[in-house]
Amino acid sequence: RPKALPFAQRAALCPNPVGRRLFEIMEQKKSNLSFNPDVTKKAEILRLTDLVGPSICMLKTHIDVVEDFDWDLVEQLRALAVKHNFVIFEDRKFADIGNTVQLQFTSGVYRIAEWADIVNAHLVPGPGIIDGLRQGAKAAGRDIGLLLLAEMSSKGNLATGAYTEANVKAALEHPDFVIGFIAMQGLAPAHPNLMYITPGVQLAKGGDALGQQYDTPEAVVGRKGSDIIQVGRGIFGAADPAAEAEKYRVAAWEAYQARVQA
Ligand code: S5P
Repeated sequence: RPKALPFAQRAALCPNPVGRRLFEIMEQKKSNLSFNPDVTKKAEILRLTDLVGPSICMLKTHIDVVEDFDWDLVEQLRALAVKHNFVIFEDRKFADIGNTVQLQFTSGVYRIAEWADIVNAHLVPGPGIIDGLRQGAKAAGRDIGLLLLAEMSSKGNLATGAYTEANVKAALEHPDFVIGFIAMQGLAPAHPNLMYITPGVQLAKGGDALGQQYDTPEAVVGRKGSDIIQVGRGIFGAADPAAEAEKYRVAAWEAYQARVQA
C-alpha cells in the first residue's frame, strides 16, 4: 500500500464543509474513532456519550431505538458535540425514492435534518436518493454530509462487486454532498477527499449471534486502509467505557500513523 495522505491535507480537498470539519477534528483530537451507544434509554445514551466524548471524532446514533426520545435528547447531544468537539452521524440508512427520503429526513418525530451532521443511504433505489436527501439538507439550511453504504460488515451481505463500484461512481458524481462511505476497507483506487468508515470492529476478531463480523483496529485501518473505526458494543459493553474507548482510539490512531509514515 502506498504512503497515505494525512487527514489534515485531505481536509483541504473536501468540498463539503462537514467532511472538512470531520478531518480537522480527527487531526485535532488524534482520533479516528466513532462511537455508537446503541442503547434504548435517553439517560444512558447521554451518560455514555459524555464519558467517551474526549476520545471520539464522531458519535453515531440510531435515534429510532430510543424509547423515551424527546427533543431535549437532541439538544443535549448537540451540546455534548460542542463540549467534546465531535460530529453527529445519524445512522438512518435511508433506502427509498428521493421524494420519500426527503420527507423521512426532514419530517416526522425525529426531523433528522435539523440536528445530524452526517447521514447515510443505500444506493438501491438509484441516485434519486442522493438528490432527495440533498434537497432535504438544503430545506433545513444546514451543512450535512452523506455517506453511501458501499460495503457492509454482516455475513452474507449483498453490497459487493458491481454494487460497491456503483456506490463509488455515485459518490464521485456528487462531490459536494457525498463525503465518503461505510465500507470494510479503504476502497482502491483511493479518493483522498472521501472518507472510509468501517463498522464491525472490536479489539479481538469475532462476531455476534446475528451475523455481525468483527475485525481489529490494526487490520481495518492499518492493513485494509480504512480511515475511521466504528465501535459500539466493544466500548459500551466494557466495564469502563471511557478507558476502553481510549484503547480503541490509540489502536486506530497508531495504525493510521503507520500508514502516513510508511
Ligand atoms: O455494515 C454495517 C453498517 C453499519 S452502519 N454494519 C454495522 O454494524 N453498522 C452499524 O455499526 C450497526 O448498525 C451498529 O450500530 C454498529 C456496529 O455496532 P457494534 O456494537 O457491532 O460495534
